[in-house]
Amino acid sequence: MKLKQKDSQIAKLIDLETTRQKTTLQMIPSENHCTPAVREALGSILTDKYAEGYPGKRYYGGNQFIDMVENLCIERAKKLFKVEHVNVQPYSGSPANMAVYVAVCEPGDVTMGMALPMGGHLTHGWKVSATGKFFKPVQYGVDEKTHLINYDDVQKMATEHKPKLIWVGATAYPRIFDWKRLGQIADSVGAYLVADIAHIAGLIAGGAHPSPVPFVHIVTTTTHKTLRGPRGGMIMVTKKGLAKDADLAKKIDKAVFPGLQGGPHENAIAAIAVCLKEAAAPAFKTYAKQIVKNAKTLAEELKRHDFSLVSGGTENHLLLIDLRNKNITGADAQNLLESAGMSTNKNSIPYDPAGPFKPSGLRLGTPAITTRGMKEKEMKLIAGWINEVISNPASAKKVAQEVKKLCKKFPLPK
Ligand code: DSN
Repeated sequence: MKLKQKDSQIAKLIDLETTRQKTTLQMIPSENHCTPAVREALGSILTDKYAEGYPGKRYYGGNQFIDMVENLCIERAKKLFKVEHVNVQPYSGSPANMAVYVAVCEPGDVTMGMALPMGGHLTHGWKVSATGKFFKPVQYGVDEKTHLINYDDVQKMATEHKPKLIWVGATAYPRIFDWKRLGQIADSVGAYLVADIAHIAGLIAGGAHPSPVPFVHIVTTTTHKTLRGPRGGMIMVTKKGLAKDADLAKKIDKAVFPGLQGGPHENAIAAIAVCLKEAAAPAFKTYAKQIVKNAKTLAEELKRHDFSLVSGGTENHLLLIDLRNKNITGADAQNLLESAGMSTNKNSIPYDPAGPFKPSGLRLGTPAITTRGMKEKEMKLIAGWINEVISNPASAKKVAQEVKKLCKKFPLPK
């Protein structure tokens, strides 16, 4: 029986969300529109199967086809990211990162990561996260003037605290990482180095951001951001990782199952396999490069309208606007733009004087609007609308109509 007949309330809500996504611009940089092929795999009968364990070593029978699905997913990820070992079972990014701690740290070990208000992630040791409670994190940030990571400071901190594990990766850092330098820093203190590429996995797969793989021991990622798959996570072990610790792959697998998780979501794993196939196609390279071109155009246009950007611009898929010269908070800007059909999110800026509840920043990005086929011309329009709405809130309704017209010309992926 179809959902509409079985549960009209949920069917209606899904319809409403579909219309919202179709008729407005999704510019939260961690969001994207996956293809119907990915959704078909995600909504498949694979959701009904228990498969605790790994291919060939399951705790349940009947896994002959599930094993093939999971192996295919692993092989595609290994080939795309050029790594030695991949675990595709983490339910998402935070569980993937937690598994890394379980694999290589003991409770109370010193770890190092970028602080959340500086652009890092909760699981890189922020105090309210379990990773900040069970381990002893020291946190680096960005330079107060340039908003760039100061690698000399990172080296100093590593030398002083000798962390067991160093995290690199961010949710609000618009710049390219110097993986080589970071690799040298980690090696100088004998730390495991993890690149959390959740935000930039699609850019790396498409050649639009340098790959950390030659310089780090472990790579974690989500699969639903720039990579454009279903919600999920992966942990990869590199050649350098196995050279440092021959048991690293085994430790990671044991940490995911049975350390932290039970049955893997094989429907999600099948959908990840589909997205990895899509990401290996030549068209994905064009897509990844266009994400960055669009972000750069949006940045330049916003600057022309006197918006101030953290770090002065972008080299990836996201922009962080410092709204202080516009006399509006991040929360109010987010709500105002939403009423004009543009979905963005409030965010702290580095050294934010306003605190985390009413931050001074607004984070936006181009992965989803690029998926719809929008290019530089549309970025100019969007920057103009952002400026119009922030300078004159009364224009929001009119702009929402223009946004709707633009969205009609750029449908969601078929
Ligand atoms: N921090 C979320 C984001 O970037 O939106 C992902 O965990």
